[in-house]
Amino acid sequence: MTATTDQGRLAGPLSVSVANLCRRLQPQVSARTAAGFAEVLRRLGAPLQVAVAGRIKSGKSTLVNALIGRRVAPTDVGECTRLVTRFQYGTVDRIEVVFAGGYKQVLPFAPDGSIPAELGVDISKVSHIEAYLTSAVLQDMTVIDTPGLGSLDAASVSRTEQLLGAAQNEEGGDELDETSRSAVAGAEAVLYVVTQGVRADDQQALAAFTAATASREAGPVNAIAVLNKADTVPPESVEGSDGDVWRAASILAEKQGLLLKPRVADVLPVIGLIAESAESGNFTSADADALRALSALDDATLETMLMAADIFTSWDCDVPAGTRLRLLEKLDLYGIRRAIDALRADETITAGALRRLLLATSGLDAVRARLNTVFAARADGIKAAAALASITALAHSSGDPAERQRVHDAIEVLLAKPEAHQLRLLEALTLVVAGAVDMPEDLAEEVLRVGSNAGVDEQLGLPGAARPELAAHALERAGWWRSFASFGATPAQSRVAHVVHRAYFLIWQQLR
Ligand SMILES: Nc1nc2c(ncn2[C@@H]2O[C@H](COP(=O)(O)OP(=O)(O)O)[C@@H](O)[C@H]2O)c(=O)[nH]1
Ligand SMILES: [Mg+2]
Repeated sequence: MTATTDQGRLAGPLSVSVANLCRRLQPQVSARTAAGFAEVLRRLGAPLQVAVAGRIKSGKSTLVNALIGRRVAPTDVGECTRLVTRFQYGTVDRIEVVFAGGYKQVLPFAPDGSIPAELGVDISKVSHIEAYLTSAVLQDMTVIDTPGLGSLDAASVSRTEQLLGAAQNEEGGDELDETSRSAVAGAEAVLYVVTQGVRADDQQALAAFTAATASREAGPVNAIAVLNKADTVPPESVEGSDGDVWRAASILAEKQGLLLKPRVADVLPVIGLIAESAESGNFTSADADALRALSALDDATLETMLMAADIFTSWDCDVPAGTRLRLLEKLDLYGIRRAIDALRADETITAGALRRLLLATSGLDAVRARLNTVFAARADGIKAAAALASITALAHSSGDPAERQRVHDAIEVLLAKPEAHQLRLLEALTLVVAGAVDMPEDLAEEVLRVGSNAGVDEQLGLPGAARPELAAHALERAGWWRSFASFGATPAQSRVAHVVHRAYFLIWQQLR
């Protein structure tokens, strides 16, 4: 049976042309490769697959819950935090444990609506968990929660590495088992969660993220990063923060952006915990009442209590210690302080308004907006590029030189078409970012700018400039890159230069 992809659900014209290529080639390749193509087709029709990656305890699951708007991913402890979980859209809420052999078992939700922290199955035999949820966010993207690198438990590390494509098979082939392979191929974009201080191996982990059978690296096109736990950044440790926690986190995020560049498009500060509480309905009117009671305390008492978590819960005060602990778990000290500030500024503020204020404090809206511009707007290009990489990898591993050539030729034909230009630009960008093609730094910057911005003015590096100025600049740069392609460039640079020249030319045509 051949899988058909409903073209209406494909992300855009690039995905359509890659899907057509796949269908055309299917009858001309071996059964094994054809089966792989069927899988590529299926994936092309599915929402963008976004892996949430980062060290263990960086707050990945908390952030996933905030994005989905439901506390469904277990956080902190429990065996589930050691597994890969895919959250995808479904018309009925359902959790399935998928075993290494492909066998699936439906699981009941825990009483609080989350995935049970303990599964009651032999975890060493589990491949991953599939969670189908009615959450609207999941209609546009499938979110893949990973256990995280840097955990002490070797099995979780290897599960994550497999997902991120970092695991090298001992025998040298890419003979991952079926489920792992589809998981690897499933991640087309990455949301990278860092906390204070990006470490050298974070850079490495990010570099190791390869979507679609280990041939595409993460780059500014398909990766963004957040600096999570922004509430815990001590402002005194950051120059220029003026004692402000959020400003400190923003400065730090910008610095980390420079460090992680050009692997990610951006590093945004966020407070996942507050976002989760505000978005999941976990912040209740009882919490608002408790905060109201605390806001009535005198300044000196409150300042003392807010100095540290243990003082906050153990200090003698009318609000029960258990209630305070609950607040701490939902908002941490920073969120509690912000809520109290808001209550003191306006004591009539409702629980709903307080929740919205907390959401605004968390920075989640900016992360959502960025996910939209970086991922959703580019889903077509990202998915098509990932699919092409999978097709190439499948042909490569077939072991039949004639088949490999046939697939290669078909891809060349597709890429030569004018409408595939965006794909070639993504390809060129990836080559430059990954260092596969050496470019002087200023030129690499330019390729990055042209290839990874959405607006024409931003692509040209002249935000807000008038049309005639933009057009003139595009034409000038088109000419420059054409002559660079012909004179002075290495063959590899020349191929990139031709693509960049064409990009400028198309921009110029569009502006004329
Ligand atoms: N203060 C604070 N704590 C957070 C934040 N995000 C997550 N946490 C806490 O960090 C711990 C680990 O979070 P979890 O989401 O399980 O991390 P994961 O291992 O990366 O999935 C939990 O106790 C969370 O409550 C945050 O933004 N601020
Ligand atoms: Mg987790």
